[in-house]
Parts: sequence; structure tokens; C-alpha cells
Amino acid sequence: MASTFFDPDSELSHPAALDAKGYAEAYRRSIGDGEAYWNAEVDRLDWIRRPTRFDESSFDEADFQVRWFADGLLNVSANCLDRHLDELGDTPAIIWEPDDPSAASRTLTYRELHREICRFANVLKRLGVKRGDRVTLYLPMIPEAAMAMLACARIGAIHSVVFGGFSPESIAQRIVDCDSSICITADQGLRGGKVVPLQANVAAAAKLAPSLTTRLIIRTADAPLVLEPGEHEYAVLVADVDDDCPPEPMNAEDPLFILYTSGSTGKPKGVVHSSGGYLLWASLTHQTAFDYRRGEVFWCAADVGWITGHSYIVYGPLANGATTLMFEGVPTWPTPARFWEVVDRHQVTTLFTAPTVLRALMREGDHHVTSTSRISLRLLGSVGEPINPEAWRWFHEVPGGGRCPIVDMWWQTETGGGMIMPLPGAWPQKPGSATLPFMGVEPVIVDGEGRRLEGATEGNLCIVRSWPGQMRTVWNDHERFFQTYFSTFRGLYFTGDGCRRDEDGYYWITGRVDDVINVSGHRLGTAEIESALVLHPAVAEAAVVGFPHDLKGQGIHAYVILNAGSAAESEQLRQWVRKEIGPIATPDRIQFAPGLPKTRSGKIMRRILRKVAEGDFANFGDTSTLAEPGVVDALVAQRVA
Ligand code: 6R9
Repeated sequence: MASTFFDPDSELSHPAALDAKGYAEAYRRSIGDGEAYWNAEVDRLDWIRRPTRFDESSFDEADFQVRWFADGLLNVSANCLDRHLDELGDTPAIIWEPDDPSAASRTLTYRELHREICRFANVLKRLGVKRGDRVTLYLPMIPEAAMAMLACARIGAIHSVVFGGFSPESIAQRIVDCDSSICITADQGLRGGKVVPLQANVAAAAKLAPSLTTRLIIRTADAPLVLEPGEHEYAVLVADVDDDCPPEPMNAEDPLFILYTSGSTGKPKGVVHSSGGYLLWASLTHQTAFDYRRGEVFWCAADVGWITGHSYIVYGPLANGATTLMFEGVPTWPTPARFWEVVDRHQVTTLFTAPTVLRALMREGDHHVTSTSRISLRLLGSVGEPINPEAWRWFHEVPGGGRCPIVDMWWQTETGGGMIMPLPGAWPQKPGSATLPFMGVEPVIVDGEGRRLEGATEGNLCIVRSWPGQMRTVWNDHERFFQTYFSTFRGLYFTGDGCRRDEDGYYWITGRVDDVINVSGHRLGTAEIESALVLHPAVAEAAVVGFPHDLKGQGIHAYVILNAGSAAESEQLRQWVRKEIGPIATPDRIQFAPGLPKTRSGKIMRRILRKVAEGDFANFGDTSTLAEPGVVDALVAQRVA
């Protein structure tokens, strides 16, 4: 495929920190002499004891481990707050933009944020939270979400943030898995003027999760809280604690947080990130990929419930002394101009968002964008799924006014921070390509048998060696960590993504090659949705696949087989999944199927189900192993009917 190069040099108002030569040199060092490279880079953090050990990881089964900086001691919250106070005490750390554009925004300086977090940490201590305890967070996009995360980090507790769109069942599943006894939530959340009943959802989850004994509630609405036994009002407890809370010295390898993510089985994996390596990676990638400069306003428009929010709303920017903008609302409410109005209001320099948002805004018409100034913007970013060249061009030309390079950053919950992305100003871009690997990242493309493919090629994307931000384990299931990522291709970390490398060595992510689908940038396991469907009394069997969707990237197509004599409406089943998992998992289509295409050994042939869902009935490939070939014709007949 021919592709246009965009030369971003001409677009940058001042030269970027790294040019092509600087990058090539740094990249070569990071791969050729990792120890020297990381020995210099660790100084971007403040250590209580500077590490003398660096990468001690191995992807081989015999001595498998992921470990970095193992003798280092630090505290993550001290790195994000205390060390900035002398120089940046009066600089805004967080600017909060509420859902309702007519409500007042809120700014917290580093000094104010430091004080709030110390007090928050003291509240947690008073509730009995100790080093190593797991604290569940189920919060709206309010500054208290960042405060709660950093308060945990201050006392060495491990946070597990659960996205505010998940159902009570999903919250409970995550609480039970990490045996968490406390959940921090709010009375309600607001999104696009709609109320999300957070406190009630946690109360419902508590009935399903016996370990959960304590609920800390932040009041956001005017109405006084109504508290059940086990619930505490944050404002009441915080009125009565000290401003002083010394940061707990933590080992670099101590877990900082758990974040659950979907995989190929029905049960979400608790991805565990470290204190030292993770923070270093979040800080280094934020600084370098976004060419961050002091005084700029950085806006990552993700939710803190996802890894993007962890690394680029909270940890990366605050570790770098940046001003991070936190937005409670949605891009299309009250009007599709909201994003750009927020950019103007807070003089945002960098906006990091997702292709699904761009596609939604694109079809609303350019006038919503062009009616705003956006003159403060210098850089744009895209994450979460492959960006289609059309959305890339629109982002560049309309919101970016043709002046801003686009950082298309490929990474995963598991990688902690960006892995493959263009560094602004360093090399020409191609719309739709994440371009080249970041420092210390050595990608390879392998075929189905694990053979490394050279030059321009396409296959499975793997990473050869560890990097500091890599996840350390799956909570409580180290064996699953190895099996999921390191057993498919021996000695390599398998990303689950397909990838093409072009003649210029640029990487193009083509999407998941496993049973994970990406709906509006949200990762969902097809098995999770299937498990939810078969819980319905009328459903005997279900198979879920993704299909191309104009706005969402992928939509959810569910094949459902009902129990003999049972009946169900598709809308009923859609609502059922919504209730079981959350709105993001609601199937777009339910197809009541007479049967599923299976091999004689009983394996569902998902390849065929994907083709049928896509409406591609011509290329089923080899169907000779099908137990009942007639099933495929029946499925096709239903689709064309
Ligand atoms: C950060 C995040 C990870 C999956 C990943 C890939 C897709 C993310 C992308 C991208 C193409 C990009 N993905 N960024 N694909 N280009 N710039 O999204 O983490 O929620 O774990 O999803 O998202 O398929 O494997 P996570």
C-alpha cells in the first residue's frame, strides 16, 4: 500500500527534544547496552535507594521472571508530589473540567494536591488499610480518583481501579479475585448529564463479595449521603486527620496497582504493575512521546478506569511535574464542540484521545470544530485501536489545523506505557502507522510457527526482551501470566496483535488475532460475553465475534442457541449482558442460530463465525473438518434473509 509521508518538522513551533539522529543513537544504546542506558535513565526518578541492579528478566520457562531495579527503594507518590514542591508548589497539578460546562472547573496546585493526598492517605490508615492491602476504586472522573490512587501509593497499598461503567457483578468479581476489603466510591457519577449510581452499584457488589467490609463514599451531589452499615462518608473522616503523612519506602518491585483486563478466557486477568519500573516507563514515555515541556497543559481524555488514564492522566504527567487535565464529561455533550471548547478554555497544548471518539466527532460536521480557536494545541495523540487513515487526516487537518503531529501510540494494559509510536519531530509519519519502537523495545514479527520474519512482512507481533514498564504477573496466578503471554512463541512476549512492517520498517498494527475484541477502544474478551449469555436461563450456548463497525471500530455479534422449548427476545438478551458486565459489552446483534460450526473434536470454528458476521460469505477457507457442514449454510441463510 502506498502511503503518504507527513513531515512533522515543519509543524513544530520549536525543535523537538529528539531528532532522527538523536533517536537512532538513543535507541541503539538502549538495545545494545541496556544497563548503561537504564543506569542513566533511573535518575529521572527520586530514589530512597538508587538501584544498582537493572534488567533481571527472562522469558524462558526455566528461569522465567520479569524484574527490574530490584534493589531500588522509592515511593511513587513522593515522586509525583513531594519532589516537585520546591519548584512547582504553586503550579497547577490537576485541572478538573466537570461534566456540566456551566459548573465551575477546579484547579489543584502541586502543594494543594500534596496536602489532599496526605490527608486521604491518613483516612485510609484510619480505616485500617495497610501496606500491601488491595483497595478497590470505583469512581467518576473527579480529582479524588487521582487522589485515592496516590494516597494508596503513599502508604504502599495496592489499588485496583474498576471502570465506572462496570456492573455490580463485574465489580464483585474483581473484588473477590484480589480479596479486597475496602472500596472507595462516590454517591454518583455524571456523564453527559446522566447519573451513574455508583454507591448503589457498590452496595449491590458488596452482597456478592463477602470480603468487602468497608465502603468509603465521596459525596459529589448536593443531597446528603444516606449511609448503610459499613459505609463511611469521606468528608466526615477527612475533617479529622493530619496534613502530614510520610511516604512509605517501597521496593521497586512492590506492586503499585492491579488493573483487570480481558483476555481469551471468561475471567478477567489482574494485571500487576510494579512501583519502580512502571513509574519510570510512564514518566519516560510521557516526556519523550509527547515532548512535554514545563508549563504546558496535557490532556489525556481517557478514563482513569483504563490503563491509559493510569499512565497518562495520573502517573506519567505527575511524575514529570506536568499540569494534567481531567475531564469528567463526554465528547459529544452538550454539543459535539465540547472537546474543542475545553481545549480553548484551559489552553490545552496536547490532546490524547481515541479513534472511536474522532470517528464520532467527524460525522457531526467540521463547524463544531472550526467555531473554536484551538490555537494552544501543539500536539495530538491517538490510542486504543488502529486509527484509520481517514480519521488520522481529519484529526490532523481539522482539529489540528494542519499544525500538529499525531502521536499514534501502540501499547497495552500489560505494557504499562507506550511501546511503538512516532516521536514528534523525529521522523516523518504515515497516517495509520504507529511507526517505530520506543527506547528499549525490540519488536519482532513471527509467523504461526514462531519463525521470525524479516523485512517488509506481516504476522504476529512479539517483543523480544523485557522493558521496565512490563507487567510483573497476573494477580494470584503467575502460571497464567506465563501461559498467556510466553507459551505461544517460545522465549517471546506475545502481544495478541497482528502487525505489518512496511518497506520503510514502519509498524502497522492490524488488530487482535486472539479472542479479544476492541469495541470503541475498550478491550473485551468474547469469552466473557459468552459466559454472561449462557447464564441466562433460556440460553444453551453462545459464541461471540467482532465485526467491522463504522463508529466503534468493532461491534459485537452474538450467535445464540436457545434451550429446547425456551424463548427469548434479542432485546432481552442485550439487556441481560448489559446488566451482567456493563453497557460497553452490550451486543450489537443477536443471531438466534440453529447450531454452531464445530470441528469434529468440538472446537467452534470462530473464523467462519467472523466471516458470517462480516457478511463475507465467499471465503470460508478450509471447511473439511466441520462436523456438520450444513450449519454454515443455515447461518448464511439467516444473515441474507
Ligand atoms: C493502551 C490500551 C490494548 C490493545 C492492543 C491493540 C489495541 C491500542 C493502539 C492499538 C493500534 C494503537 N491498541 N493502541 N492498536 N494502534 N495505537 O489501549 O490498552 O485497553 O489493554 O488495549 O488495544 O489491539 O493490543 P488496552
